Amino acid sequence: MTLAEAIADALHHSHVRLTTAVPGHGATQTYEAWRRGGASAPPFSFHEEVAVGMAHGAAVLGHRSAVLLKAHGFLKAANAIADSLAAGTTAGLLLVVFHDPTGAHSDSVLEIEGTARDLGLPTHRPEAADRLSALPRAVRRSETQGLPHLVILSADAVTEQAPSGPDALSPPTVDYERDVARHVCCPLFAEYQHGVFEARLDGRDPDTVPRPALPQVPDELPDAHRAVANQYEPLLQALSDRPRAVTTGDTTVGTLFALPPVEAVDLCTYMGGSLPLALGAQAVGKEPAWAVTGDFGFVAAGHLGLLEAQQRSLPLRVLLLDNGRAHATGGQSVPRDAVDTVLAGYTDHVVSLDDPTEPAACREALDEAAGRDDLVIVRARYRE
Ligand SMILES: Cc1ncc(C[n+]2csc(CCOP(=O)(O)OP(=O)(O)O)c2C)c(N)n1
Repeated sequence: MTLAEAIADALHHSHVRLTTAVPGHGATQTYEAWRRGGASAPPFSFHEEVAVGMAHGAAVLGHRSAVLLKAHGFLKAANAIADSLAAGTTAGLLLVVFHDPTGAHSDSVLEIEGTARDLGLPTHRPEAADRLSALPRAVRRSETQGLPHLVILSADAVTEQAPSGPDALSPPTVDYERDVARHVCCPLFAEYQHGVFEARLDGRDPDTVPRPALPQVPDELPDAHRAVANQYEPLLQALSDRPRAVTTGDTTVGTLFALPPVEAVDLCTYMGGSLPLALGAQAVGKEPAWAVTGDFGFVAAGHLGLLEAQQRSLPLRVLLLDNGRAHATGGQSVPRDAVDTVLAGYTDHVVSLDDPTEPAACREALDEAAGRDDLVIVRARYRE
């Protein structure tokens, strides 16, 4: 067998449930081998930020996951990777970068080991003889440490002959527990999450890091956010009242409804990350999954997840808080045209919520969305 096939085998034998990949020398051959070894043939992703966000979503929820990518893609996904370090993982999360030292298959020669190490990402660069055993070792270590691990392999080596994969790893025994101070990346928890990250890196018990207080939403939010949060409350309360496997948030004031007493949101990482996180959950069977995003974050990057939902036929439920502003950063304008343009490819999937401050209207729109079996975007219109 080829090394690509042996890596795919090693992932399967390590109980990796979700593997995502963007085409690139090394990643392509390995993902194709992974797909041949599985029951379904999931597509390649278009963007590494989505590929990493999905794998992280599945891993936080307790399912081992892996991402196959090239060095340039690692940089594209750097925000998602940094926030996977901040939020940590429950089950093993493995990034495999296929390095192309001469640039023969790349736009440029790029070395990312230093960048990865500077991020604090635990990094392995095994010798040829140790390439296969390094993978399950990194998965196991990722799981015990609660952090993603990176393995850098030579892209050219994937076509070499290799022995069959190493011994099987036992299945994960870890369980996801909702913990918003750990899993919701936002200014309120950034310092705490960094303390947890440092503890995990140093081998200290992260439970000894003093926990921050959880303010009540919306009453105890800072003045700058309270007025916006008051507007969002009926909709987020209606969402919280629904059964869910998981709800992911974005860099929106709406994500603060992760806090008590509403507790509508469970996970949040980078800007645009709510859709990929929820898709990762769905890819490992966690339904229903909702993604809550502001309009700026959605136009900036979140909409990349719509393509992924379409090509995987996943019935993602998106709650788009369309207020015409980037409130979290001071209220910069988000033109209606920008949102319309992004949604133009998905008009059959949009449910319009014209009165999102009315609880009954919110419940009705969410009922309609929950009743569909395909991608649906509830567009909550807060604009004047
Ligand atoms: C990559 C990146 N660029 C910029 C930011 C800064 N940022 C944080 S929130 C935000 C805007 C969010 O606006 P929106 O999604 O409309 O949500 P709202 O605050 O209006 O609820 C921006 C630009 C960021 N977090 N990440």
